[in-house]
Amino acid sequence: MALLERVNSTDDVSRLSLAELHDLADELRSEIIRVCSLGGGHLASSLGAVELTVALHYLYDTARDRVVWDVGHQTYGHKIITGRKDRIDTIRQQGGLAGFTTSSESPHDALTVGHASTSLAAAFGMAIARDARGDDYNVIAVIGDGSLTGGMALAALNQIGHVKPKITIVLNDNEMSISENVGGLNTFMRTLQVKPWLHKAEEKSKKTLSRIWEPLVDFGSRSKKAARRFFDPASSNPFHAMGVRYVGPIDGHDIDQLLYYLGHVQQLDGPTMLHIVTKKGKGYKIAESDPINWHGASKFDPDNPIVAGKGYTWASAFGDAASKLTEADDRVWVITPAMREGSGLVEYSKRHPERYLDVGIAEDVAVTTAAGLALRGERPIVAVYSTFLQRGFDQVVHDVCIENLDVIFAVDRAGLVGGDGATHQGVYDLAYLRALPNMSVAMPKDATEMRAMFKTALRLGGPKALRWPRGKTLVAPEGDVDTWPELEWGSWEVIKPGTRAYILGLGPTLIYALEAAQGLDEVGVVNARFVKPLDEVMLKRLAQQAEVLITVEDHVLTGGLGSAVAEVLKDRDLEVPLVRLGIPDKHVPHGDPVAQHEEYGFGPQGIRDTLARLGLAQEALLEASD
Ligand code: HTL
Ligand code: MG
Repeated sequence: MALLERVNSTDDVSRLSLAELHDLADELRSEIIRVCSLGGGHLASSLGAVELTVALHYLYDTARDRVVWDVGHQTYGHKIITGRKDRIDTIRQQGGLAGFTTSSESPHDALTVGHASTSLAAAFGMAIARDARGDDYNVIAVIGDGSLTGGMALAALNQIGHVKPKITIVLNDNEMSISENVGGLNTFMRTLQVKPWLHKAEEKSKKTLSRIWEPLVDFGSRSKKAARRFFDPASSNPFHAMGVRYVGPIDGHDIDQLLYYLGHVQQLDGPTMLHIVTKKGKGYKIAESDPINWHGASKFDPDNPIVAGKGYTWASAFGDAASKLTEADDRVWVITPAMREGSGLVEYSKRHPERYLDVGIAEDVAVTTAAGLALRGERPIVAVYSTFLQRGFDQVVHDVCIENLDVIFAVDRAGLVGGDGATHQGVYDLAYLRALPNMSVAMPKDATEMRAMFKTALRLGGPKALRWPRGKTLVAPEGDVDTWPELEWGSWEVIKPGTRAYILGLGPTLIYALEAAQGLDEVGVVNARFVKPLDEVMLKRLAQQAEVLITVEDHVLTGGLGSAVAEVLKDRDLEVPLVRLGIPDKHVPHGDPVAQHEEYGFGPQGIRDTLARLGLAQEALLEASD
């Protein structure tokens, strides 16, 4: 790591020779592999962006110029170069560096990100702010082909092409989102070919810069046509048609070319898109050949790099349930906004290709497509992470709930998610879904209850959201849909009877509640699986019977289960004291979710401490179980 030892800033990069830049790329690559092997992370995307990272830091002063990385998951190299190499081993861990660019972490991180497709609008805002103040820094957006499928990115491009501020847009095209990229624009991009000989011809050309960048460059007959397409003045290029100059595609792993074209683009006015073609996982064979599994790697042994199995997860339970539901009812569809793997739908997509849709990174489109299907009598399930459903919120209200349509939301990653941190926490959905007329929100305690909820939800119709956390669950018993039990919609379930107190838990916090209440006969535990509608009959009974109720949720306290319970108690004049445990009013960063649950007082120990404080338990849990 001879060069990396010396590189502590972008200035250090711009002092390197071309040969050294190549070596720096090699060193960065090894470092990224080493870091991801230790604690996991977004390996394949960061590897694919190594040369681009080196070129950008050679050309730009990233503390002053604004380089806006979309999603920010490809920036491990950027973090290493910009003074964070000593802490890079802590990435995605409690107290460590964030896995995405985060402006509070470094002046080199222009935008705090994690969700896709925001870079172009943010860069546009920065560029017009710069122009309004007469400043002269550069604004560069780096966006992946997957992120370009998001409506936000396309709408921003439309605006950029209209106002035409000076922005460089680097389209980092590796033909992949997390899974294979989708969409008409993606198909169009596949028709464009990298032409290395064009670069050579251009270098040899004696023309001056401005004339070289005239749209119709005269390189001789063979190159002329290709060059015309390369600089694409023709309106057949969709980017150009939107008002953004298009250049490319070029080889995004060729530092010389990157420097050459980025350097030229920098001197042009208005917005220019430089299309670079890269390989996801570049330079690490196993990741190159399986970029899907190495997109977000768990820690691995570099000498024997295999993808660790994730066990039977909630997502697998959903995928299995969805297959069975589709087999039983051909009106069932599953729609994913670019999250086939994470949502447990790999098998489903193969078994039911005619009922499966990946709409790209476009949660809004997923929701309203489901509305369209439902309006025609189909029974769509939108499989979406809690955090990403935020992008489809208006569509849930406007297109699904007002019409009271038969759409089921299969909301995964509900709760704190771990390494992805603040941008990806699934801790707001109870609040934002519960507020909507016609919507129901429920959280099963296990895969069997998940099936019962799906079966009942399909029979009842209407907008219904079922949510579950990241991580493992137990396999549900074998059996087709007709063998699955149903359940009374809106009913809670007493899991452990009590007398003086009841803990109302939800999903994974039920286990915590049971652990905390172990050996305490006076403390009962209720599976408060429906947050809307609440089981008001049971709540009333509990309120009259117990001295105190305690809600426990892996969700923000504002608007979650505890809030819902408090509203009913107040509205029904039930005067039992209520203690609400959950996430306080703050953005929770990356870390170990189990440790964070304890930190916020709703892990088993925290609940036990609350019981002790209320005089319901003698001793703390850890002492008790020692
Ligand atoms: N939906 C939204 C709004 N944001 C994110 N981040 C996702 C889903 C999940 N996601 C990622 S990375 C990624 C997705 C879909 C693929 C991005 O593809 P792109 O980059 O081509 O832009 P590449 O991976 O380097 O090929 C994360 O959550 C990290
Ligand atoms: Mg991509």
